[in-house]
Amino acid sequence: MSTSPTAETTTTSEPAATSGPTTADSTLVRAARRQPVPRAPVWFMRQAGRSLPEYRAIREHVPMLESCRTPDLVTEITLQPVRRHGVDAAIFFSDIVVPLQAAGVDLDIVPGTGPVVAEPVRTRADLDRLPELTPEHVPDITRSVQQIVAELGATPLIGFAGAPFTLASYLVEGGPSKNHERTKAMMHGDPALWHDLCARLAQISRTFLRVQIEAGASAVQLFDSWVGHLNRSDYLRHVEPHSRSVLEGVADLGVPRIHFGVGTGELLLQMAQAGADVIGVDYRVSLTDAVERTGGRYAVQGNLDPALLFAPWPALEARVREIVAEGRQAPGHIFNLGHGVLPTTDPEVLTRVVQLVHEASALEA
Ligand code: 1CP
Repeated sequence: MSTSPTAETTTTSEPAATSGPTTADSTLVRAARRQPVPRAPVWFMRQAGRSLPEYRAIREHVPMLESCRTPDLVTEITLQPVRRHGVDAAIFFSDIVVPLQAAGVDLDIVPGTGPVVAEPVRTRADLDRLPELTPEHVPDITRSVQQIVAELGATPLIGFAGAPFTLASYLVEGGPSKNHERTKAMMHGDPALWHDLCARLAQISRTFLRVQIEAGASAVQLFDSWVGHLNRSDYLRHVEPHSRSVLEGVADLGVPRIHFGVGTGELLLQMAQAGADVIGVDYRVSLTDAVERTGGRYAVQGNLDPALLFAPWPALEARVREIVAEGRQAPGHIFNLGHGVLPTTDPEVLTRVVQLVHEASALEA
């Protein structure tokens, strides 16, 4: 397993009878901190969701945003994949647009489409109507996180938020977008407005992450899902300072920070340097290349192609073993997919992958 020369071995000072293992001892938190682990931690982006029949049942009559704001539903849905698959972390059930809605933006999550914004943000006057987020807007998020961590015990909960670029894309385009044309038009056509919009979104994401960490989340992931549509120079000039302000804005709380985007092979070093402890890697770049591109200084997370979960088991098994082997060369490795679980995935295959990752990555006796 990972044996970083700088890694320290921690010992519990309290007697085991009174203090059992905590999330700080979990393989997820240890791998993120580049400390040695007995086996690689594994979780899946979108592990809670439509691939699970128990999720489809609970969501049948409840709209997405309502389910995200109802603590008992959030708790149940967050725990479902942990119970079923035996993953090493829960991811908070919510959405990147929840803090925008909580702050007062009129939006909905439309089944089969995704987030749709009633009045897109395209002018200075539109931005002036975009409020800041305060913890008082989201008491339900605090309650949900507190309930979940009480249930999880020593299993860590990962909190998350959308990064400014990806959030801006939904707000400016008004919904999901293939080419992000209006977003890029604002970035290049009115850089002052763009920067002010991203600064406001950074405030919202920072607050949303702080609320989750203060309520008990043991790690956080910043999703910049669509930032791979930018080249490096535009990323550094127009986006990185804002993502940095989110990641550095939670540094004092001391939990590991994971930074992830899709198609970001050309941006991995810059995204890691923006204030991450762990760099998320999609399936287009090998973990070996990701380690090299980030100078061997960051833990890596990834990177099984979600489509391979539909391949015959021997092909899938071979690929999982390759990724585990590449991960051993990294200063820390969290096994995950290269992007979210596809809705038609057979959940039994996911459970089998968890078992295989644990077996293949276990320290030899
Ligand atoms: O009908 C349904 O069940 C709603 C589908 C759904 C779900 C389950 C949406 C709508 N959001 C979610 C939950 C969600 N969203 C989670 C929860 C937990 C988990 O991972 O298990 C998370 C982390 C997100 C984050 C999210 N929302 C991202 C970043 C992650 C990624 O996939 O890149 C993005 C881009 C969104 C926007 C969004 N919300 C929903 C959809 C379908 C989309 C994507 C729309 C698009 O293609 O632009």
